[in-house]
Amino acid sequence: MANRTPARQRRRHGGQAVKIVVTGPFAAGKTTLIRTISEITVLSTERGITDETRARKRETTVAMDFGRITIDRELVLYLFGTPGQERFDFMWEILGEGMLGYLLLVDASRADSLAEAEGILGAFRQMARVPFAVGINRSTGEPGEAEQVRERLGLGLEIPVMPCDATDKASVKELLLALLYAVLDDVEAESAQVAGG
Ligand SMILES: Nc1nc2c(ncn2[C@@H]2O[C@H](COP(=O)(O)OP(=O)(O)OP(=O)(O)O)[C@@H](O)[C@H]2O)c(=O)[nH]1
Ligand SMILES: [Mg+2]
Repeated sequence: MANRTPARQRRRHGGQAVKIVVTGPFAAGKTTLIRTISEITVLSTERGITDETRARKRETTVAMDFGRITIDRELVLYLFGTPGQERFDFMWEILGEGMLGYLLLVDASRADSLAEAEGILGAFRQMARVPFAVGINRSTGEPGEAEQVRERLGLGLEIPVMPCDATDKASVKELLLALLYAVLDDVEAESAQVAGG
């Protein structure tokens, strides 16, 4: 009960609720990331895996994960996690509708994770021109790792690319903040363009 009043007040005072999508390859840690940071119990749609990828993990997201994080009285983020398996890629567009930005999570411990990430990023960039940030889960901590990921994905320096331990709240927060700053930069750049005519 205690949490309900502030939420109602927030809506009454015109606070913003925005949608952020967490995407990335199979088993990158998307569901884990949302569970780590969400202040509500995450609604997940995990089902047992029956194909050959079962060797890697027992369950996979088949529709979405849903979580929430309150930044302050003015801003609440709704987090939507995508499935990682390609056969559920029809969900990307459904979940991407109206998003403010997205996180692309990759798995540094798997070479094919980056190839999968490249395809997902291509689809997302075509779907929506919104800011995004890249998180490197299970980072090796080796110098140059972020630069290699940046290069492999063909990203400029304006895109945040950083290690992100999906099991660590502070680390997930840092990645989310990087995305929010990228969103602010984007809004400022657009306002300057409008003002400049
Ligand atoms: N050691 C370690 N394990 C992790 C980390 N993040 C996720 N895992 C584990 O890796 C597995 C995959 O994580 P999920 O969060 O299910 O990955 P996902 O990206 O949601 O996977 P799909 O929905 O199947 O694409 C789970 O068993 C997690 O417990 C991490 O940072 N470190
Ligand atoms: Mg998942």
